[in-house]
Amino acid sequence: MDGASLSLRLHRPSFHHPTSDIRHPVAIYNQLVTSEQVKLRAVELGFDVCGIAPVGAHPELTFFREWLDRGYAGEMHYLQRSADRRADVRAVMPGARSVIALGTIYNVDRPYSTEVTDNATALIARYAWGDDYHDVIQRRMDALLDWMRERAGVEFEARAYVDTGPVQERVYAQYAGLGWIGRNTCLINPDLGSWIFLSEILCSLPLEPDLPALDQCGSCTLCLEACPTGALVEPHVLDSTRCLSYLTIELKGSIPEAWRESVAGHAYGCDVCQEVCPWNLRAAVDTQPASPWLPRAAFDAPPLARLWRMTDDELRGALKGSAMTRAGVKRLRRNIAVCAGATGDEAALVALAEVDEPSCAEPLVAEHVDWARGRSRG
Ligand code: B12
Ligand code: SF4
Ligand code: SF4
Repeated sequence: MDGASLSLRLHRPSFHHPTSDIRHPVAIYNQLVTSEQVKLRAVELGFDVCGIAPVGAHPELTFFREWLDRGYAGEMHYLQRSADRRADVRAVMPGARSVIALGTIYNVDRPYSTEVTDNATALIARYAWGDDYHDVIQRRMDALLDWMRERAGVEFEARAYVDTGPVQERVYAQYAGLGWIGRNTCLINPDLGSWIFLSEILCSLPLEPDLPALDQCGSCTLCLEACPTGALVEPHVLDSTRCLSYLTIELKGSIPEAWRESVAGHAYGCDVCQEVCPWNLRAAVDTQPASPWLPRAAFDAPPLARLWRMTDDELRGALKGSAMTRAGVKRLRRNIAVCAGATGDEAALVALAEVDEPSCAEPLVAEHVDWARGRSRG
């Protein structure tokens, strides 16, 4: 299917408003744990935004299969394996009646990568700087669930996920009113911006749902224009195989040569399509002095050369308990080598030649180092 017909089928105006057909009559909503109370408690536990989505055949859920068929998932085979469950939360939990969607701001007061002007800095995606969000947010959701169970008056079934379950989190967040899915495919909250982790509790309690958020991208196309690799192949459609986030985090093997130059200084993930978004010009910031999202010292705008010169043990120590364990030391070195070659940063290229840690001898790393050094000679 070509891009034009795909967009046509999924054109936003065709989405029906769920209020009339999915909401339950008020009388059957749980009275001991109401939606309002859940939202208040969520905020007390550290969530920044909470809404309730109805379960249902939301039209956006159907796009997932087409996205897979187009090959846009690349080597993320787990997405293929769980496609049936991702089509509807009732395939994950047949008794699900409500989805409690939760948003957590992870933005902290540091410049955007688009504001960094020197080549020598390793650009690391904002979400990965601090503690692993899976752990932090799972604890908060467990606390919310404990509280709900104490009050509910009846036993109920629930499952809590933070990027850990076969759930299309952005779709449910949109239907819970947390924000709209922007053309960059990110969930954007009109007051907070898009630096928000999503998580959700599927639950068998009938809770009064919220209204879905409205699209406010207007005529803007800044994200599509700014993407360094053209990965946003059309509005709302991201081809992972071109996305720097995929290439530097999810891809286990060699980074295809065609994309290495575009990696530039992006040593881990990419934030460009969110940084250029007007809704993030004044995005909300987590200002707590002990915010879990503040960068660890090793990842606070480090020069590429300094990162490369860390020993394997030091790197492992810095990665421990952060979301960056996903790529590990080997893939992080692979990425830094590509950054050195792509940016031509002298200090980083010298470091590539001098450091002799065990991970540098791994074939995957060595191949990228050779490429970088070859480029600098050529
Ligand atoms: C696989 C994955 C990736 C892949 C693919 C991303 C993608 N856009 O598909 C890669 C590795 C590239 C990636 C990158 C990132 N990710 Co990611 N990722 C996921 C994951 C696990 C699944 C997403 C998925 O199902 N993709 C498949 C596509 C089809 O779904 P979708 O992106 O949600 O797209 C929906 C809409 O775009 C809509 N749609 C599609 N076409 C059209 C057309 C029209 C006309 C309309 C109206 C709608 C529409 O329907 C789709 C749903 O079916 C989710 C967690 C989860 N379980 O949901 C996190 C998640 C989406 N990622 C997240 C983050 C933080 C990131 C990064 C910012 C990390 C980084 N800095 O490097 C980047 C952002 C890149 C980007 N622009 O999306 C957050 C996003 C939070 C937010 N505010 O949106 C999530 C929700 C994790 C979390 N729990 O917080 N990610
Ligand atoms: S994360 Fe970067 S590479 Fe991926 S779509 Fe956004 S701008 Fe493009
Ligand atoms: S940059 Fe513009 S088009 Fe892209 S998500 Fe933001 S508002 Fe929407």
